Amino acid sequence: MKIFFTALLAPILVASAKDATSPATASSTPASGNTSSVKDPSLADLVIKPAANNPMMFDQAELTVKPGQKVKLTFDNPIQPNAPGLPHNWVLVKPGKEAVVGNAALAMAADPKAMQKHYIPASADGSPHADILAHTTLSQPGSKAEVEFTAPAEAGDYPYICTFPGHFLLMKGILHVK
Ligand SMILES: [Cu+2]
Repeated sequence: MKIFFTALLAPILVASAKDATSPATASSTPASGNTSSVKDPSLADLVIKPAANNPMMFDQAELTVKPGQKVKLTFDNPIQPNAPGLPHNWVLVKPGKEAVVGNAALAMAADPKAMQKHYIPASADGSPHADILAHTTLSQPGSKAEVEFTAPAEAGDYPYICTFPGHFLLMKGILHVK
């Protein structure tokens, strides 16, 4: 019984363990339930999911925050009945840079550590990618990934994409800062 149980759950456990132990999670908060019971009115508390009718799209193609506002974004990736789950992330980029960042993530497919790096591309010298403003870690099916960041001070339309390979052409949206 124990062996059966282990065999069944091993791939899932490995995936979550990778998620939990990766050093690249510094910019996101640990997955947690409702830790913020007190509502902060200055905080934009956003939740985004895969679209119900197309799991390779976000359920919201537009989000809006104020310039310089504190933002908490949660990517909620629930297990869908009768559908294979996919890992996703949420990556906010500078205007016009979605293809640059999306293609850099695609190029990571050859990197055996790409999953551990959450498909978040870095600069050539290993420092954070200059075109990425904020990002979650990869959210495996049945898990949530959170990131807290300060919205750009400059009003504008900032693209967000999922950089899991093959997703960014469809899985994208615009964060309006206004
Ligand atoms: Cu995705």
